Amino acid sequence: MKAFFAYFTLAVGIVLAPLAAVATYHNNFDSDNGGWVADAAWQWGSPTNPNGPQAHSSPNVWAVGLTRNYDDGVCGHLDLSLGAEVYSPNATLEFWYWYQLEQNYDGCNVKVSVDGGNTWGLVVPQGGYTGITTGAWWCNGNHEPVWTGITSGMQWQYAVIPIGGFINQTPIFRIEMGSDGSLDYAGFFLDDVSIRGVGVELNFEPPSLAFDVQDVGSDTTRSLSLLNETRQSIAVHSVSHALQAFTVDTSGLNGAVQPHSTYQMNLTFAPTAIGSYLDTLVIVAGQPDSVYRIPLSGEAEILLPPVDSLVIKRGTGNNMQLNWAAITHTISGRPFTPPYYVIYGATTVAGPWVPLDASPTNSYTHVQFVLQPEYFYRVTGATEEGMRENRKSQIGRSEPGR
Ligand SMILES: [Ca+2]
Ligand SMILES: [Ca+2]
Repeated sequence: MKAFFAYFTLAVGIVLAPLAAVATYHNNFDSDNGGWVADAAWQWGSPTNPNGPQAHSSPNVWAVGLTRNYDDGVCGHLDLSLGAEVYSPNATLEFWYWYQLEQNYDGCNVKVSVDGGNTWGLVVPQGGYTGITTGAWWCNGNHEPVWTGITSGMQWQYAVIPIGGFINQTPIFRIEMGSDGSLDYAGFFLDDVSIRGVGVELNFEPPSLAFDVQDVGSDTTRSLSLLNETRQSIAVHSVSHALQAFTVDTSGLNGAVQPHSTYQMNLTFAPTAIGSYLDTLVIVAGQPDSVYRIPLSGEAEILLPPVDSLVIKRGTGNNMQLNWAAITHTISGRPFTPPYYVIYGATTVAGPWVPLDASPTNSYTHVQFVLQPEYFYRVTGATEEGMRENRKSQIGRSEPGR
């Protein structure tokens, strides 16, 4: 009989949550009107028009036709000025909309002004509008592309309007709804507006950080880039997280990320115990404040010394009795003993190794063992019963007693 040796290791899978895209502007109109400025045709509130829809997000929307069908001869303007520049060529204005408008005679479209509201230019959603006013477009006499008729399936639809062409300019957004002199319907309803790529906002690369150390007591450092693609300085008000296993170095940041620049922040993972660590780096930055959440995950493995002094004896009946010395390992000055050992068996040293059982003590009885010319056992430390296959075992050799 010979002893055999095994190393112990732990690996834990990590599931990363993706970082949600941060919209510079997002408003569901439920607690406030989102800062939009309207004339009398547009109203903010809970829709009660029996011909109209429920809110996309309850309770409130902006609408022409909030409580009853719209008026004839309307030219309604709903404007939003963020006072912020477009910084991204991929900037978009996005929103949910629902409409029921007289086909070709009443319509609604979106315009942008970059000269403070003196002149307005049409912007077009991906997929285009649904028609062109055949009568005189009520608001300015032009024939313009508009949403007209009835929204597809009478369902809320999502508009994505590229506005990257206004880069480095400060747009005012306008949603313009017009009707001619006769025939009116439910109207145009707007909810859940997002504007991306406008204003000042940080982006992060990578959007999450995963760390891995091969032995407790060692550490590893990775860097996180804070990207400011705008022409304005972005103030960083606070950087925080919860777990002591992670540390953040913000030296050189000096409270802001400069225009068109990148700041590299170093994060270190130095765990004091095996296991998986999940944390969130919370960064409050910008004006107005935005809260950014960067998922952090760490995986701490440990390499234990070998199991040794494995003794295999024939017990009563056909039982085989295994005993071995308990593993004790020092982690950051403290002893660590695995709570379980996993016992594997194989008929050849090359395997396949079959997990026989787990034992909370440093002994095991293999019951009803059928005598074979040769049989191999392997014992590894584990943190829980039924642990996954040991990746770093040294495979020794043993023979059954007789
Ligand atoms: Ca809403
Ligand atoms: Ca009409």
